[in-house]
Amino acid sequence: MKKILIVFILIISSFFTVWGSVIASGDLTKQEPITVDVQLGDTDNSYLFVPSSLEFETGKLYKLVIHNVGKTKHYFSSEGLSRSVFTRKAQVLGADGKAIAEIKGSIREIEVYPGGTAEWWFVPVKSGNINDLKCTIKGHEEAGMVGKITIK
Ligand SMILES: [Cu+2]
Repeated sequence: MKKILIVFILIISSFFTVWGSVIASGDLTKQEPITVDVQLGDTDNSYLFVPSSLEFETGKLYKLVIHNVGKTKHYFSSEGLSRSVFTRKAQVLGADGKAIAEIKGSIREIEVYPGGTAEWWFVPVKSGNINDLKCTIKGHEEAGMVGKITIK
């Protein structure tokens, strides 16, 4: 009986050891963030995200830094990303690069004025290919301001 119990405990503990290394645990929003930069820009006849393809992994904390380097305001808008992440916060940065506002709760779209920077802190919770990143200002999507997001 004792032997059976020991074998049973060994099986159970090895099961949790294997899964414990696969499944993220603890407060995932308290990790050191991985910084990813994306620029919103425009030329005389085109509008774009640089890079236009972003990649994230589930369970890791990201700080997505969104800079508008263009001459007009732009939106970073993705319903798909919004549905695939847990947002810790969004921050608006002042001219000195320090946060001047912090927004909590789910985010779907961030509008950034020329020269402005915003940060979106999130933990992806769902993997998949997201093809709905765009700027929602009239004409910008048609002029090329679209992007792809992959969550592994
Ligand atoms: Cu735009």
